[in-house]
Amino acid sequence: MGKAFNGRVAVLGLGYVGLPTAVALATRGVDVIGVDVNPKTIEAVSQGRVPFVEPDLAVGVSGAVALGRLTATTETPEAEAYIIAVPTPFNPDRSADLTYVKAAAEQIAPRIQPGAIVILESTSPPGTTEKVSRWIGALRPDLKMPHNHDGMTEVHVAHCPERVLPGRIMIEIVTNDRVIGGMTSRCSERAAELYRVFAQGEILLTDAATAEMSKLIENAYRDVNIAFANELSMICEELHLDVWEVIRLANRHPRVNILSPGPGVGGHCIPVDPWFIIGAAPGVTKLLRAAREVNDHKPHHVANAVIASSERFREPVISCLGLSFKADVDDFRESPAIEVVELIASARPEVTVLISDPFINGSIPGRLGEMSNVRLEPAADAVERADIVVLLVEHEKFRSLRHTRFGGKVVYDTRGVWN
Ligand code: SAJ
Repeated sequence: MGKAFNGRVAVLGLGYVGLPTAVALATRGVDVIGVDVNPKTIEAVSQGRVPFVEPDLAVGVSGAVALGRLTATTETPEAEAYIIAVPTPFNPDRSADLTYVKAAAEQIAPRIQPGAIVILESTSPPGTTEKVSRWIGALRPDLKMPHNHDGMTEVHVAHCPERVLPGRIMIEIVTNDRVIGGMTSRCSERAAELYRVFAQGEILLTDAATAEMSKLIENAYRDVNIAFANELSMICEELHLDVWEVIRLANRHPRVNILSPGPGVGGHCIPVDPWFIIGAAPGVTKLLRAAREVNDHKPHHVANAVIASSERFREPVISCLGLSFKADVDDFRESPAIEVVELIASARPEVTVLISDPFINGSIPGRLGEMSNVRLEPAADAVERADIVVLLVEHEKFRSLRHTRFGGKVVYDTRGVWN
């Protein structure tokens, strides 16, 4: 057991990673200041509310705020440790957009004092942790930064990639092993002090570039494996075989564990992160690129199949169940389900497309709200009225519909839960 962390922590970015991390620290007695550019997020957190749905997070935030351990502001404060947990999306050419990371580093720079720790949690392409050090150093030539001082640096910069699974964040944030890659071994050690406050999993120390790569390959590994399952689903469709049965049987082999096909791969991690590796080594990443192509193609494949079968009906009603990027989360960003509905509704503007998702709270997400042939309905009504039922997300609420009598309706279960 190393030294314990002592001091205030500023968490930049109060999203799916930053807010749970802030709560994990604050509920263990650390004073945490959450920083976000969105005033609505600051208002919600300051009142002890959570701006999105994640099991057990709401109770953590309200408790930490009530105890006075967690506050929220738009201004980056002076702190002993900074955690950067901002988005790293990609540009239209799929190169990493590091605007938010750079902005965070530049907000930290004027406030940071010698002895402080800076941790990059955002999933980032190789070399980003060093860039953070350089961006801070450029604005603070008075500080000894680790990118140009090997020995006794004054600021400790490390990458500690987040690995939590939406839907299980509050559990995994505590139980997962953590990889910490410092710019120097002293940086790793200082960063580890902070994670020892709440992490029950093992803390594994390495260098920054190795930590960056290990995080990226975790998601690329999953992408390739889902692509394998998605390709199998298309092969089995062509050969008139039940892919779920084929996979179930193959998985009885002791060394085979095939994942589940679906309508595509969504979220802001798995479809993005492989591109950071491809961008860094374009000549030798054929497999990663192919996996991305298979997974990106899958929503088109599903939509085309639905459109083709709708041609059998004179005035078909198509009901699509589930819109979020995966089951039992209220996150609609980068959702293959939404893409499928958009493709169907725009290919057949004269056809009514009913959509249903228990996690929609208010307006219909994405472009769907502007499509005149798309309407939100409760699931039971949508199924009742449908000629074609398409299950896109296996929300718990939809699983029980397997007992529904679908008599006469065409059913596309892209998740294999009604079989
Ligand atoms: N999916 C399938 N079939 C499967 C598994 C997933 O089609 O068998 C689809 C989902 O429906 C969803 C997408 O893949 O559209 C991604 O879902 P996910 O549950 O695999 O992953 P995320 O994006 O919620 O979280 C991932 C996790 N990474 C890994 O499991 C390697 C999480 O641990 C990371 O912290 C997170 O990315 C991140 O932030 O990087």
